[in-house]
Amino acid sequence: MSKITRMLRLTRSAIFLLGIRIYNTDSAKMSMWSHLILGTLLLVSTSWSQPLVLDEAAAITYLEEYDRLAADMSYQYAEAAWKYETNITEETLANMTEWSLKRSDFNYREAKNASRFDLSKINNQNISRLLRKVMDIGTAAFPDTVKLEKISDLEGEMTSIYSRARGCLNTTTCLPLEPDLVDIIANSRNYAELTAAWKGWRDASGRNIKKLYPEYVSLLNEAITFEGKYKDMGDYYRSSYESPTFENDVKALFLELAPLYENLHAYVRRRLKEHYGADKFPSTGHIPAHILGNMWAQDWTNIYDLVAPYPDKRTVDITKALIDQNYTIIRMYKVAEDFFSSIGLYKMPHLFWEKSLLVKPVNREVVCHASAWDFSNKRDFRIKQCTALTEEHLLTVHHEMGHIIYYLAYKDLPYLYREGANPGFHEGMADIVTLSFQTPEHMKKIGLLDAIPGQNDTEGDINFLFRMALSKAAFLPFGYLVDQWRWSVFRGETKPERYNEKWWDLRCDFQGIYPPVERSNADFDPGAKYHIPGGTPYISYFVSFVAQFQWHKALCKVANIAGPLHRCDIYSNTIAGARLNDMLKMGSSRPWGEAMLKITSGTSGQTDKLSVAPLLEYFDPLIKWLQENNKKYNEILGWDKKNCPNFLSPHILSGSPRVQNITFILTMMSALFSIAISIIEN
Ligand code: D0W
Ligand code: ZN
Repeated sequence: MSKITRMLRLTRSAIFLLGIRIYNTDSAKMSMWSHLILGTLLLVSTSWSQPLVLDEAAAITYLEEYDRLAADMSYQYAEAAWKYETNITEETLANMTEWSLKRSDFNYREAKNASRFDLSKINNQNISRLLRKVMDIGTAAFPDTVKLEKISDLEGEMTSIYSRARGCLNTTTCLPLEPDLVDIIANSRNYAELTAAWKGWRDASGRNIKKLYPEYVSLLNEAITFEGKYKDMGDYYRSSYESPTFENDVKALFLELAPLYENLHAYVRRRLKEHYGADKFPSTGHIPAHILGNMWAQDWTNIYDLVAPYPDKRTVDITKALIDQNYTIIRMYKVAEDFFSSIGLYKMPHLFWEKSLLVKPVNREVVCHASAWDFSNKRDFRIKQCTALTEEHLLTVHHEMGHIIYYLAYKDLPYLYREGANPGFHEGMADIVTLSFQTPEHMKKIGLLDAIPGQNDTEGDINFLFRMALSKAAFLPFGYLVDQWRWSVFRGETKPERYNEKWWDLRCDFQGIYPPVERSNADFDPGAKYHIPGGTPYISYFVSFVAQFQWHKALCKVANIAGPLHRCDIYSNTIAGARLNDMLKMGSSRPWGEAMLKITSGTSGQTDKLSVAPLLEYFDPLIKWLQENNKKYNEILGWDKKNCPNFLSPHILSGSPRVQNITFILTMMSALFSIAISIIEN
């Protein structure tokens, strides 16, 4: 600290203490002038910390005005972000960053204004919850606007690199992720071709993002810790769950789900060995990460035909049905809209159809990663998706529209409550109809499937459940691990030199997969997954995959729909729709436990907590089947968690243990010297 600032601070404290003393004890005897001067000094020196007690009526007036301004600011920012994401250029990026700064500035000013209210004197819970939300502004509380601008710029830059990346299969063919590389990973059954697409994507995306990420992390941490409210950026992200035990809670849920995943993993591993040859599978028990039908091995539906339990039963091919029936992109959206309106929820407003971007433009770069947008003016809601005519995209259409239905359900709440009960609730809502939509009953109803497994057709039923497991159960460890990585980075436990090593530790450990080509800390594979460069938290998806089964069970129960959970379709059931809506329209006005209770109340799964029981109930017949099958083939469940094949260990990179010892001794000696010097100098 410089001498000047130290003096300034001392003077400020002196003024402050002196002022309080005189003001409190002698104010009656003071002349009007000294009264005025001291009063002004006091006000100036304390305005940043002392609440001016205002009453509830004033708070209500304040919040009404805030609501108007905040919704307007949100609209302006969303427009700028939309312009950027639907047309990536230097100008649109600069414009978005400008609005990001204006928004931070607005949030900063309003947090100051709201801090004038003394929360301990406000009895109305709603008012104090709203005021607390006005003041919870995250990184915007950091006064260094140059650094805030840098954060926004880095995020835009990283998203731009990710979205413009072309992965090269060889020296001449370089392709975008959507649709080309996604299609190769989904449909190719050629090991070498799959390897090329997998590696090409990571070289083009993650590797180029690597250099930007460390600065992004340290700036976010610097900004979020400024107020002293949060330990690091991960701590801030977790705070949306309003629970001090959140981290442990999700860990416990994950551990309860691990046996289901291990059974699925062992079975799929055995079947994939049949196709690709046992030599591709190391003795550690890991599966190559690029042969599971998805770029990140997070959803395995695309290899259903390779691993179906009863392959002789006709396999479902919704993508083929979409093509054969000449489906259009718009029709995919109409089908999703029809589902939501059939249960008494909402139709898309006219601006949705006017303003959404539903197909990939040919003449400009866009962020193809699908998203749903709330423009905070109660009328303008949009989807941005490079929609392709595939089953996967049809489900994503339902997912994004699910987000919009949530926006519509809470649109008349105060702006600050227009969020999910927690971020996992928004994701859960986005996915819940996929559980009904994918039932064979429903697929037949809308003409995408011509036959459904009958009452006694156990083989058909297992095939169906297994297919669901390839998307819903295969995802669980991935959904859990992405933020394990990110939290560790923000905590400072994982330093830039070991970013990729930590990533593969988690991927090998939790997913039981390994990289098909050598990786090292020169690569940055987390950066090849959208949500890392995009700065979007991921644990919400894990929470969603647990909660959506809880809700599905509750809705099927209140609507009295007979049969096993996995064959329940809530289509056209307005009782189920109304119960769901009861929860949605609460937005984030109450802690999420209350929203959970709202939807599950009066059913056997009634709770205000997350629970894996409904998910396990849903998959119960399959779990039994997998266990038996794995036993029959003497499959050993699991994999060696200490060993990650193909990751170039840092010990090899940084030299032998002997060299490391010498380095250690040298470091210690130089430290001792520094200490000695400082003792002598003093
Ligand atoms: C938003 N986020 C985009 C896109 C892409 C959903 C995604 C995960 C997953 C399987 C303005 C804004 C938010 C919504 C909001 C994101 C998708 C495909 C589906 C995980 C996997 C699955 C469900 C999820 C992945 C999304 N809006 N999914 O940003 O209001 O917060 O649009 O990224 O069935 O890894 O693919 O969640 O919609
Ligand atoms: Zn979503």
